[in-house]
Amino acid sequence: MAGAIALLSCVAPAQAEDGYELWLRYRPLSPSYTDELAAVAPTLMVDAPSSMTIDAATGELRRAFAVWLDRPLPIADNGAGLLLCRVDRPCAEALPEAAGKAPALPGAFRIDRLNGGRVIISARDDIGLLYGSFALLRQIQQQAPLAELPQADAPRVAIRMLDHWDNVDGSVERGYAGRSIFQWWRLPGYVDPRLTDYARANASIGINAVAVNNVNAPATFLTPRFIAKTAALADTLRPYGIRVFLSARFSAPRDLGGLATADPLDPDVQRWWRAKADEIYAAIPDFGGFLVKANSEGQPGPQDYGRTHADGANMLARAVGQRGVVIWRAFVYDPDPAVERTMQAYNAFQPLDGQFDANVVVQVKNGPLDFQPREPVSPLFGAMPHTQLGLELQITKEYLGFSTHLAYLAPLFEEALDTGGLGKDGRATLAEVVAGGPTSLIAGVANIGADRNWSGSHFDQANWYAFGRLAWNSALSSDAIAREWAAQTFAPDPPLVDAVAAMMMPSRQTLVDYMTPLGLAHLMGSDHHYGPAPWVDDLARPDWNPVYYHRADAEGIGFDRTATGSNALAQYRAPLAKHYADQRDPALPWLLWFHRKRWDDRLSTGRTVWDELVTRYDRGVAGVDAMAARWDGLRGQVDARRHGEVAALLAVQQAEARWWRDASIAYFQSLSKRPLPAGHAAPAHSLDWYRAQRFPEAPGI
Ligand code: GCW
Repeated sequence: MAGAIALLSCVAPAQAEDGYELWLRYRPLSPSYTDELAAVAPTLMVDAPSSMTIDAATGELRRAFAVWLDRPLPIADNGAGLLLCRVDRPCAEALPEAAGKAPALPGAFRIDRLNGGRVIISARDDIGLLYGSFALLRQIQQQAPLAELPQADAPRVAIRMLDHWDNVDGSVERGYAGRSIFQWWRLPGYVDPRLTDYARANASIGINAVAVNNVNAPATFLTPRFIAKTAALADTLRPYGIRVFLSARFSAPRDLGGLATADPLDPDVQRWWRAKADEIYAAIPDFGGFLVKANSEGQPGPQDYGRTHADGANMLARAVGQRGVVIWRAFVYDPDPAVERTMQAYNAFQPLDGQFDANVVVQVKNGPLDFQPREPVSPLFGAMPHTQLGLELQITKEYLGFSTHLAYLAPLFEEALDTGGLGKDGRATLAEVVAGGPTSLIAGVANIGADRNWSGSHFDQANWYAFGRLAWNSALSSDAIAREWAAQTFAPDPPLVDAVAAMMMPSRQTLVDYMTPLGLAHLMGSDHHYGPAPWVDDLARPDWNPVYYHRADAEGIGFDRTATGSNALAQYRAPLAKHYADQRDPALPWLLWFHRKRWDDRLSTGRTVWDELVTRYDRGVAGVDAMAARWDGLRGQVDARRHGEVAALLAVQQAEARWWRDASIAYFQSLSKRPLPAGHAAPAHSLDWYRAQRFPEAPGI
């Protein structure tokens, strides 16, 4: 019987996988690679004072090697095996000269292979040893030749942060992956073991900070009960080098403290916040600080009292003191919609440059509007040289098809990070503007929920992964990240990795093509942002309506943001303004963001604006079909469960890409009155049909 079972397990199809393990799967490797590995790592030796972080590192190494070697990896006091070495310990004598010398942000590490093959991971701090361990495991999971292991790596940005928009009741604003993983009600008594896996995943990609609650925050999160809950989370995340932040409601002194005001210049208010910060630090000694959305979309803030954003931020920063930072969001728009929407954050913040305390970071969304499939970068990155600016990206796909569309976001992140013409002399890239100091920050709005696969779809895990990797090192390429993710998530099989990367790399452009081609933006359904609704024109504020953004009429389409229009272009430094003002490739993707064009104007592609628009919608639909066909070709190479789940979502995306294309063309054609270019099919339904669709149950709010 035992023999029969053994035989069966040899021929059984690959184990059903549900995606829970993310990219930390540690599956058996090829026999020859395993032999090599067994030779370099017969044992694990640690020369570092004991700590929870060292335990996390050794635990992770032993977990993986136990699978690879098919036996436990013994911890040895000496010997020739794998070595974790803190550079202030005797082990450092064996290291190359350079080790531990270069000044760097915490977390830097080296992996060296000494003569005789011994692998040493060294770092100046425990978290560096943990990151080095994960880097080694990443290489091995990809079956990278052992000769390629040596590397030295260090983060470029100090605070690499996930912002969870999780609510007290367990719902997640703009969340498409189930309920909050934090399970507020059961904390602090019960901490879901899943949170340790969450911490492992974050540490494996260098994420070291987490804001655990929505920026639309009730003051509840600052009550003693919730401080105790947050402290339990912090205890769980701490071994993995992750600091916890809270989103703070600016009116908390009134809401909780019984004060008559939350005026940041009021001494009682200042005292209240100092006492609140002390109370939090007593419970969470390494508390990261506060994240604040103030005077934005109905949230309270210093302007309620005639004070500035700097007054508000500095007051909180002084309450926190040297112990942490205040991250103050620049996502604001004026209560008076007379000023063009994309210019408002700049107008509100640029004049405050130089007025923020040293422990304030002003967190700016990548674009001047709101996480659209494609935006130019925010002009603030070129306009506040005396302020520590942080970058906010959105990992959850609020405007990019939720978790039902496959869109790999690394190219979007990379496009923003690599944009030049910024900084004080107009010569820095966005990545350079945000990198460097002890409060440098890149934050991403998390796409994580209680779904078994964490992100709602297997491919959305790649967006969490890529965010972490790029926040650590913005010089990594999207393609390289896609490949290392695919090898770890599916299998280190080069043709499979090629095929998966070939699906991922064009996927964001494909989505731009079928949703918001040529620089269009904000055409999604009201509130939930699901599906196309370019016709909406009846919302209370003009700048909430899609028609405000595309401005299409019988004559043409697009928003004139040049000097003849709103002149938002003037908020950019000259080289970048010049780039965005161009109307040819490579600036064509922003054409209708900055320019108003007549339907028959001819573009550098040789087509008219109308024909180009239709061509791009169809290119988007074809791109999704190509992605689905490629995935279909991987049947049998990817475990059946994950293959089937991805295939099902791709079928949804195929249908919804057509819907986007058809509804958009039906609407714009009702204005342009132009025939479709030859070879392009008419929409499946009438414009009225598309306009009549309603989705009151759409998720995310
Ligand atoms: O993108 C918009 C979202 C809101 C969000 C807001 C913000 C948290 O639609 O849900 O609120 O941005 O970033 O503050």
